[in-house]
Order: sequence, then structure tokens, then C-alpha cells
Amino acid sequence: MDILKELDVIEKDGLAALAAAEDEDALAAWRTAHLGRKSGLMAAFDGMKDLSKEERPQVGRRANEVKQALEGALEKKLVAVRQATLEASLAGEHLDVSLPGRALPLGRLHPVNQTLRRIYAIFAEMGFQVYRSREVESDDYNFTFLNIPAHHPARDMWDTFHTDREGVILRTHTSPGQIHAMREYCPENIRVILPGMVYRYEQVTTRSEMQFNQVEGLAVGPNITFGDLKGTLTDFARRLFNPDVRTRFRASHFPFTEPSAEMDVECFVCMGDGCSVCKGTGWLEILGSGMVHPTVLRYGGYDPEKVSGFAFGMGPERITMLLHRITDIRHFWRNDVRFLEQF
Ligand code: FA5
Repeated sequence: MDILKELDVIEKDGLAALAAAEDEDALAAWRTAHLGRKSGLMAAFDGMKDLSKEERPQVGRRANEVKQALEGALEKKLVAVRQATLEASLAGEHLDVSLPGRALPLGRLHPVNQTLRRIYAIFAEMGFQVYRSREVESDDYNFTFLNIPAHHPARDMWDTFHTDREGVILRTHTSPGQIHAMREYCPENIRVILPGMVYRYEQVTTRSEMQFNQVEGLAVGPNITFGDLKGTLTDFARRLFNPDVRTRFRASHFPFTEPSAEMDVECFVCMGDGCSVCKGTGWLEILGSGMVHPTVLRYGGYDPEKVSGFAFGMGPERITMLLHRITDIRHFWRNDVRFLEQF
């Protein structure tokens, strides 16, 4: 029967052509030519309608056999071609697709920002709100309203960066924020902390930077005493460091507070033996504080006969040094990931 011979040829030619196809494009073209609608095989199926009743089952069986043989061979060849393509690309491109990807390093908060957040949380528990105030200040807010008139020697201690505009400077401390807060809230009672960056014309050493953070605190209201100041700050140190931390208040002088005191915390770097961080004293000063000076209350709009207040200003970098036993404040600005990754 001619048609059976024809099917033999279709199978033989199809398998031979398949052996010559080397990539997926060639295999797609082969599928169209040998299994597609216009292929010889499909023509054989179509021609079955003209066959006699006796011939039809035999031819039909054989045509299906050829179809399965061609489809099976195509499937095998497809797997082989894909494998060969992968191997060629592995050998040629030196790309190992089975290698796990490189994980992107996760960022994290700067250690000083971590300390700032702890400070905010502790004061929030004591009822202090965060009050933000500007870094670029006027001479009046940075000095005059804080009872440091022009030509006062204290201006030397807090010398800063000046701008081209007369009287416009970078603040040397967060204390100008006290005046902003008082002028906004007067005559109400106040309990705020004022965090932010400050700038100083200062020799940079292991414990002093020319740009650093401060957190100011201010409480204003009737009958606020130095006892409130001491209790608040001692409690703060216990919550921040540990319940048994040793602190001390030293009498000091700030033009904007009277009386004034500085608070020291035992130096955790040397545990009191004396080191460069604590200047050999065993104590590290973390803040200045005092009762708000009557002149400052007046500049803020309050009557010092009716209200009193306390204020403090602390250095979160120094506190972070204590918390983590960091021996050089300059690490904070160096941007060295080997340092930053440790926190
Ligand atoms: C002040 O800046 C006062 N405004 C603080 C104050 C506020 C007193 C309210 C009374 C009432 P002082 O210059 O000492 O004070 O700085 C306060 C704290 O900032 C210091 O205790 C220290 O922790 C930190 N600090 C000061 N100078 C530097 C510096 N160069 N680098 C890093 N931290 C510093």
C-alpha cells in the first residue's frame, strides 16, 4: 500500500531532520514542518477519508504510531538541546546559576540615634514632649536672650560658625530652643526636651567634636525646685545606664541658670581608674543644668515672681561613649562601617 510506504518515509525523514536541528528555534521550525497542519503526516491523516473501509484502520494505526514517534523524539531532543545550551553557557560565561545570591547588607540606626531614641522614651515616660527648634539661629537667641549680652566673656566659650549675614549663626547649644518654647507656650506650664545638632568653634579631640547633638530639657511652672531637677536627672541616669549607676552633681556656672550644676557619671570606659575619655578623673560630664535664670524667664514671657523652672543640656555622643565604652568621639562622624556595624 503506497500510503503505508509514504508514512515510513515521513517518519524516516522526520527523524533525520530532527537529528540535524541544534537549537530551540530549529526545533520549533521542525515542529511546524513535520507535525504542523501542512505537514505530510497531517496530509496522511486527511487522506484517510478517501481510503476503503479495510485500509483505514491499518493506515490510521500506523499514522498514529508515526505521530507518537515524532512527538516523542521531539520531546527528547528538546530536553537535550536545553541541557546543552545551559552547559555551553556555564562553560562559556563562567556564571554559576546555582550559586546563592549575595545578601544585601541591612542598614541600621546610627549608634547616637539609638541613644537619642532611648532618651526620648525615658523622658516621654516622665511627661516631657519633644520640641524641635532650628539649627540656624540669631545671635539674640543663642546668646542675648540667654543672659549672655554682647561682649560677655561666656560668648568666647560658645564661639561658633558665623554666616555672611550679620547676627545669623549656627547654634552652639540647644538652649536657644528654651526661648522658642517659652514664647510659644507662655503662660502655660512647660515640660519639653529639645534635641538637635549643635556646632562649635572647638578643638576636636577624643572627647570633643565641633558638630554634635544635644538634648535640652526645660520645665517651667509654679514651685519647681532644684530638688525636682536633681530627682529628674538622677532618675534619668538610672533608667538609661543601670539602677545602681553612680552620678554626682558639681556646682558650675551658666549665665542662663542660677544656681547651676554639671552632672557626671562614673566612667565606664576605665571604671573610675582614669583614662583619656574622662581626662583621668574617673567621671564623665554628660550634662549641664540649673534653675532657669529670672532674666531668661522674662525673655521667655514669664514672671519669675510667679513661676520657676529647671533646664539641662546633655551630650548624647558622650552618653553613647559611656554606654558602649567607645574611646574616641571622632568615630561617630568617620562613616567607617566596621565601627557602625557593631551597634
Ligand atoms: C551647654 O551647652 C549648656 N547649654 C547646657 C545647659 C543647658 C546648661 C541648660 C544649663 C541649662 P556645655 O557646653 O557644657 O553646656 O555642653 C553640654 C553638654 O554637651 C556637655 O555636658 C557634653 O555632654 C556635651 N558637649 C559639650 N561640648 C561637646 C563637644 N565638643 N563634643 C561633644 N559633646 C560635647
